Amino acid sequence: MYPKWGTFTSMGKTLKQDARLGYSIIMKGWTGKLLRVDLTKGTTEVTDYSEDIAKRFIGGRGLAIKLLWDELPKGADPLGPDNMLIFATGPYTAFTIPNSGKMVVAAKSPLTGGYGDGNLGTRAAVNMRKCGLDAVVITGKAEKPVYLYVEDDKAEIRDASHLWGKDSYVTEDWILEEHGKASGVLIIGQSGENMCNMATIVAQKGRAGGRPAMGAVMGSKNFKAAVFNGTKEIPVYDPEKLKELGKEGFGAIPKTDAFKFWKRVGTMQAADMMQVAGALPTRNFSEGVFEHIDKVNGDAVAEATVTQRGCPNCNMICGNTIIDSEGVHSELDYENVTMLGSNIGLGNLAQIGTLNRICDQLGLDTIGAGSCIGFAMECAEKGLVDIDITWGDFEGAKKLLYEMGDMKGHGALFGKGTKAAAAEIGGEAPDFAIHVKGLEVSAYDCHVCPGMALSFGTSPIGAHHKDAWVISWEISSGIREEYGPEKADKVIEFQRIRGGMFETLVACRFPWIELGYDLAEYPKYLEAATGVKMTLDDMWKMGDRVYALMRAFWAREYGDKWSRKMDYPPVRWFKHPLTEGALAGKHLDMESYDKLLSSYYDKRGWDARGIPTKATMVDLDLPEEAEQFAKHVQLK
Ligand code: PTT
Ligand code: SF4
Repeated sequence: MYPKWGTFTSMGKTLKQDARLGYSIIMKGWTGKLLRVDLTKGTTEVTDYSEDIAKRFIGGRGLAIKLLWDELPKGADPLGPDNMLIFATGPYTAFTIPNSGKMVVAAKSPLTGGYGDGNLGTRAAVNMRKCGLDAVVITGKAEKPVYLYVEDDKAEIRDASHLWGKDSYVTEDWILEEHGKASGVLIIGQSGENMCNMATIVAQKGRAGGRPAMGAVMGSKNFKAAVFNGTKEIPVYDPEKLKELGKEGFGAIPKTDAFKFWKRVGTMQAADMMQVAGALPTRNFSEGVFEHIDKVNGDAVAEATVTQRGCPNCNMICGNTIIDSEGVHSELDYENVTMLGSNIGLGNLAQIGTLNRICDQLGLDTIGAGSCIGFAMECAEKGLVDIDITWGDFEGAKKLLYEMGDMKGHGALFGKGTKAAAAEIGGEAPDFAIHVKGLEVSAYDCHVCPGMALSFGTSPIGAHHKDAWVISWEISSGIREEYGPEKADKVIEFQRIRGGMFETLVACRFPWIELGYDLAEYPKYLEAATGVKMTLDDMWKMGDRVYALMRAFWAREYGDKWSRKMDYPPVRWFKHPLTEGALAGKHLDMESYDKLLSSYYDKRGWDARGIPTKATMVDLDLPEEAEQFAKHVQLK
């Protein structure tokens, strides 16, 4: 029990606040503290978590999956009060270390029914840690709209009725006015409030995270925003070393060969790369080349850029911001431009900027929303749904975005996501719904990329590129069209680095993947911050542990409905060959993909269903978790 330091009243309810006992666990780097917020009871409480959990799962998604595994009742309704919404940082978040201003948002996903998370850069990550917290866990459901205000040792649940119905920009403006410009925020727009399955969590008018409908989970709890203001010192194992490493890191980044190019085009460099490779999603992933590429590529964005924005603790900021067709700033990345551009047949950058900015305001994930619009356009073309929208139709797309935000009109159908919408529409619609496990595929067409298709297939949250972006390696490998086991090796290698190490340390991966920054620096940061020494091999094993538990979570939640088919990429890539460009006539082969998937399972120590075996879990230091798992699923 923690001594209470006071009570106060909000919305007619007496809410409790908690005192911190200082850092009671003998840990450095990690504070060892979780803030638990129960919105039904209106209480906040700070609890410890164990050193064992910190060392086995590090932070970010590792901590999130461990908490969900231990505490979420099996079969919990993702939009019900039991679901746990988790904001989790890493053991050196907020320290002066390059690209350490990010956080993971996680919960059971209403879009996929499995584990869901996202990673976004926000001052909330830095300030949360400076409040002495590694993570915040929100359960329950408030009677009326609320927001969470945390300032150092104080945590308050406050009335947000006046913010409900407001977009994320208006909400952020009000919060910064009320709580100061340095406040860190996590906000939902109207789409989260209306529990749209495309709803994400937004910060700083251009950072967004939590594609598997993490915004809808927040909305289901009547939870509009979280605000953090922190000034506390975080205990460090070796402050001098950490300072030295930070200085070296920040100094090295601008000296890398790719820095200038990165600063000019950022993630948009992928547009030309994908066009040349015939892998640029075009018209709902029916083609891999776009006739208007010159208007929507890296050069086009660089020329239109008026300013750059980015995450805290970063000296390679990459958010290229343009003035959109309605005269407002809009921050563009490759995924946004492609999914709201070529994927819907739109070649006007300023209009794409408008659609992107509307997504940020409504809190809609641009990838999911772009995929739903492309899907709707194809449904209209095929006469499957009576909706007035055509390829490249800016006004039609804009209208559909607002409808998805409100979950009204056609938005009520398409805002559920392509998988659910296709099931309702029926006929051939499921054949061109572009998702894996319900999560829409990000902007890489895989008609001729079996390795990247495997990456999407086995991503732990559904089709996202963040865990294993092997496409660049694959198209330049000389074995692009092959299905050999080296593709499974590469996917696992990247999943360990990106999905394992970066998502648990919660550091931006761009210094490494874009500038060639040495991976070996990251365990050094961990050691200076925490005193815990890990080799890169230890990191990979930790990543495999987190992967096994995320997989076990999916299998536990799905029960009898789980099968290896959950790891199959979209039907379209097998059934509908490309018709344009050098790759016309090509498509994936089902039998070969299935063999590649088996090879992936073997290498991971998972059975033919794609479920970790008991021996694998024990080997990964998950013996208790294996026992618990065996109560729900028959383990091999
Ligand atoms: C991420 C996904 C991406 S990935 C993009 S653009 W990308 C889209 N961005 C959106 C946006 O913006 N607004 C919006 N309303 N929806 C959006 N949906 C899409 O969301 C982002 C950068 C980028 S830009 C990428 S790749 C890297 N992602 C990282 C990651 O996942 N992990 C990690 N350790 N480091 C990363 N660094 C890079 O961060 P999701 P951000 Mg995002 C306007 O969260 O759910 O994973 O979806 O966080 O702060 O915006 O930075 O070409
Ligand atoms: Fe954020 Fe870009 Fe910097 Fe990564 S490189 S921390 S995404 S601004």
